[in-house]
Parts: sequence; C-alpha cells; structure tokens
Amino acid sequence: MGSTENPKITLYTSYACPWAHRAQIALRELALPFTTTLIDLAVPRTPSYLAINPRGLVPALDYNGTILTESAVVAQFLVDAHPSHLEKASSDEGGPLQRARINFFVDAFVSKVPGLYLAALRAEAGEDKERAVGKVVDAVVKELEPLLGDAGPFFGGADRLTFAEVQTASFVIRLLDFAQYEALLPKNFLTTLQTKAPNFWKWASAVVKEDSVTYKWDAKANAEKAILRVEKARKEAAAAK
Ligand SMILES: N[C@@H](CCC(=O)N[C@@H](CS)C(=O)NCC(=O)O)C(=O)O
Repeated sequence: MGSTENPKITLYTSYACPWAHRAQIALRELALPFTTTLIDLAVPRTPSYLAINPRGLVPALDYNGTILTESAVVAQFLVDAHPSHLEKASSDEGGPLQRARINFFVDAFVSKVPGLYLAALRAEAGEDKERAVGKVVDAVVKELEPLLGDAGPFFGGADRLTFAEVQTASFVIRLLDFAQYEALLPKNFLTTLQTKAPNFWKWASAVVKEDSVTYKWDAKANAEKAILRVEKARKEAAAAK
C-alpha cells in the first residue's frame, strides 16, 4: 500500500460516470495530487484495463501500486487514509455517531434517488414523465428533506463538504443541471423541488457550487450523452416488446 504521505495515485475514470465522479470529488476535496486515465466506456474494455478492474467498471484507483475498485469503497478508503474535515475517524469523539448519520443519509440517497431519477430520464414526455418526476420529488421530500434540516449549508451543519456530499454530489449536479434539458427533465422539476423540499434545495444549490464537484464537469457534454443513452434505452425497450 505504501505511504499515505505523498501517495502516487492514478484514477481510472470517465467524466460521464457519477460513481467515478465520487472518487474524483474525494481526491479533490482531500487536495491529493493524482493522474487521470480516461476509460472509453463506448467500446469494450481493453485487456489491460480488465487486468486493473476485472469487472470492467470505472472508477478504479491505483494507490501506490495497490488497486481499489467500487466507488464507495474507494471514497471511504481515501477519507480514512487521509484524516480531514470530511469525516471523523471512528475512534474520534463523536466519530461513530457522525459516521452513522452520514452513512444513513448516503444509504437513503443512493437507495432511493438514482433509480427513480433514471426512470424519470427515460420516461416518455407527457403524463409518464410527470408521474416519474413526481416520484423523484416525493422520494426527496420523504427520505432526504428531514435529514437536511440542520444543513449549514452542508450535511450536519458543516460549512465545508463532508463525506455525505462526497458520496452524493455527483448525482446532485446531474439532477440539477440535466433539468435544463427538456429532453431529459421537465422545466418545472427544479421549481417543484425548491417549493416542496426547501432544505434539500438549499443544500443542493450549495453542493453544486463547490470546486471539487465542478472540477472537469461539463454539463452540456454530459447532458448530450445522457440524451443519447435515453434514446438508446427507449429503442431497446420498444424492440423487446
Ligand atoms: N458499483 C459501481 C458502479 C460503477 C459503474 O456502474 N460504472 C459504469 C459507468 S457509470 C461503468 O463503468 N460501466 C461500464 C460498462 O457497463 O461497460 C461503483 O460504485 O463503482
């Protein structure tokens, strides 16, 4: 594993991937220098990448020659190996409870939001889209809004990002920025969120302004890719009928 002082780090990533984006946010927030290797997900993975991650997925992290995969594992490793403002250690005073609260928030977010959000992106314009988007808003209101009452503006009253944002910000920036593209989400999505989930709105608006979150983020390029993926998924669903 080598030293955690000046580690040599390579991140294998694709800027279109929200899971890979998590690892990048952790690295930037911890101010760790790293090299980026972009993996083209539009073509089969090369044997050399499959030797790094046999699952063929991004992200993968090379940390002093040791490979780690799975975004949540990568992010947790980085945060544990490099104590910072992001999260207390479990041996710190208040650490176990802070970690439990962050884990609960991340679990609520990841188990509820991305799946419904993907369904909303894929839904046909009109009633189907409205219904699917309504489900995203309902999940945010029910699952996340109560956990963000004390956000200040970040999780648990923090004034800098925490591990809760490291694990969720990549989805938040897509949620907010893709709403500018009517082929993906209806225009009223953001105003509905703002009205029905004011705590979430305030928190999300702060999250998407952070440098570690916006680093290498190209909303237009990613929205255009998402539109193509949605069209492809619809065609495949129609062909399977
Ligand atoms: N559970 C994985 C998910 C990673 C994942 O799904 N990555 C996608 C891109 S967003 C990928 O590499 N897909 C390649 C493929 O399916 O061929 C993680 O959290 O790291």
